[in-house]
Amino acid sequence: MERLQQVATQLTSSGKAPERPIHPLDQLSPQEIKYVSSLLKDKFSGKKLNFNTITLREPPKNLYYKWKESKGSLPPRLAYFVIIVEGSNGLEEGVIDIPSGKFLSIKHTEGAQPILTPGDLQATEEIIRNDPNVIEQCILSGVPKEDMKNIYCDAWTIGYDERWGASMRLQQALMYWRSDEDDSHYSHPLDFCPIVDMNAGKVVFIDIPNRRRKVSKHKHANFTPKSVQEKFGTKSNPSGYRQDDTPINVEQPKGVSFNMEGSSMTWSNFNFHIGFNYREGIVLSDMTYDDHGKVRPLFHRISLSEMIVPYGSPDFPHQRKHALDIGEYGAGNCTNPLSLGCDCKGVIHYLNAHFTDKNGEPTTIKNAICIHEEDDGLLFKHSDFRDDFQTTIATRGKKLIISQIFTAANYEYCLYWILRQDGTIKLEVRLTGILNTYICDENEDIGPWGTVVYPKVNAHNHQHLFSLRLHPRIDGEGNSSAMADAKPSPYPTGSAENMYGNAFFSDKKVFKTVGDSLTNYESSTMRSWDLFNPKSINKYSGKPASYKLVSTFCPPLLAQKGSLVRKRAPWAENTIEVIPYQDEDHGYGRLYPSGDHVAQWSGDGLRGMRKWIGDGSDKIENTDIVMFHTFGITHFPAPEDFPVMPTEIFELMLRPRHIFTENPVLDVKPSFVRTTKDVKAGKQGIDSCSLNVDTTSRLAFNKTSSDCCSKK
Ligand code: ABN
Ligand code: CU
Repeated sequence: MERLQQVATQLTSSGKAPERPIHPLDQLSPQEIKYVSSLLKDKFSGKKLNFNTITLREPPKNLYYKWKESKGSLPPRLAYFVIIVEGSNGLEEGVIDIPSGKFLSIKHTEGAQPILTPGDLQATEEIIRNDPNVIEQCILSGVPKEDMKNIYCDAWTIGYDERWGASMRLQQALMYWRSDEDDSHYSHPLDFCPIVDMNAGKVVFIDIPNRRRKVSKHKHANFTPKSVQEKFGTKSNPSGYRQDDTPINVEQPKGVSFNMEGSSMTWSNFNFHIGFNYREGIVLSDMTYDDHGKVRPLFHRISLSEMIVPYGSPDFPHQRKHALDIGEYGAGNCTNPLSLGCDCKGVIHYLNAHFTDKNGEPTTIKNAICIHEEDDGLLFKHSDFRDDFQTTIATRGKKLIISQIFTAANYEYCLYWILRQDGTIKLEVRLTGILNTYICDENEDIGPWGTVVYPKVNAHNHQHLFSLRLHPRIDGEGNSSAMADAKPSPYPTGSAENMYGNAFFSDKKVFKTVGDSLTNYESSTMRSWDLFNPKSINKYSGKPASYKLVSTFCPPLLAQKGSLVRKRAPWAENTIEVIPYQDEDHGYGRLYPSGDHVAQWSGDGLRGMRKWIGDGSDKIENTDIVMFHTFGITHFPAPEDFPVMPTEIFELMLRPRHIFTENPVLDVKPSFVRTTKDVKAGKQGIDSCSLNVDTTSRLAFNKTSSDCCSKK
């Protein structure tokens, strides 16, 4: 594990608050984490503490903009903490004002359990390996006692199990055997499931199915160089790897075109702050676009606020497999250190991420956030057919990518926040890693709920659903939202209004209340949603400055009404929810749509999105609003997804509409331009692509460079 116990030794607990980082939305520094933990140790002196979370509590939105735009004083620098006090149930949480060291709030919360940390996950394997009842079950499954070192488990929160509720801090251990330590254990699942009490460090129960199945002794399916060699190696190609792996390297001879001051980014008219926290991972804040000298606010904050991966097997205890990975484990907590030239190619700038460990010591994931540019293909092009396309303009673009990868036990989620020069904001998700698997017997009828992807390996059907949280600030305060459907004219063919029957239009419905906004994706009308400023009207179109959410990977949640899944993910009931924004507990609020403490929430009562929706009557027009958007995929596994999944890609975008008065990238230098006058005068025009700037482009096959570069 490359989690570095970095700065801890350099830090003193002098009792003095550390210096503030340069930007109010910067992550807590290691020094601040250490300082907060020392305040907590003082407060709870004599007690044994398990530090779960120490993170930035972002300042109230209005105070942030008073500072940023009205020369106000710096907004408060706040830390939010969650700790577990040994011997007590539940958790202690609160907010500390770092500069003064004052506790602004502190409370004991019972009936809730905190997020699981990487430390918790790692501890579980030792607990189950040493439990006599687990050893007995392993023997029954065909793994001898001497082989317990090869027993592994993926520790998942229990979700919610009414036998215990939230009275203990529980994990379910999804069990596997490895034939050796390089084995991919997902080829060898076991059929039983121990329940582990994390606070007591012991197994409290084992769920055992009625039908017992012996562990598979098939050779594991794997993806290591050794297994590729064994599978595909030949005399002439011993490694077994394809021999056509000619390198593709990206050249950026002048480096990058973005500029970073700390975590604040300027790139191609965009300006924004890159934050990161234990839960959402990357957070993009205070995003503006410089429109020829006029700085236009776009979004206050963009992040992934929750996700759920509900599995579709009806058999107990698989209903418990519905990981809310962001709220139960954290896209930040589970983030990977990234490596140059592998995770991203080109000229890279990295940012680190800081957390607390269970002792209150700061830990750092190095290179947690990758920032780089890539070629973005054509931005625009036009050729005139009249002179056989000699009159041409072709402008290539580039894109800025801010990415992270987090590992949710078996799966890798690769998140790419992408900006295009025309003001488009995209999110691309690449899903890879390994299927969650369960054992089946040879010839067992597993029904329609899963797929046999390898002998004795059943991969259950499941969904990956995310909640994208958008806090718009388009042209300032007072934003609205709407739904747009492409519709035929309501008038029949032959009527005065639609004589020829061909008329169609974009039917826009502005949401007045939260209830109006609870809407679902509809592919037949190309449904999209707009966030807009009703006071900022485009002088040509007469329409309000908007960002349009274009998102087509929007499967409905398949778990039915009354299911645990549906109750615990109230946000996943709809593709869109829009609510009024509110600050909370001294800082920025309304962040987590499955509630603050997701682990072991029964799904009952008013929390998160269910509370925010209320009776649906809150007004959301021309005010401070937050949009939540559910998107993702439904995954029916296939053998091609095993033993490791080729990345599955899905994406969405936010497009500027009626914000600019013309194509906003006219000022990006063309890569090739030849006007009609140039053609008539026999001039080459401007060619700043293959001949001048890009000295590496050339033809693939045997032609001379004059063939490649001659233009009519
Ligand atoms: N997918 C459940 C999960 C996520 C992170 C860590 C452990 C388990
Ligand atoms: Cu999947």
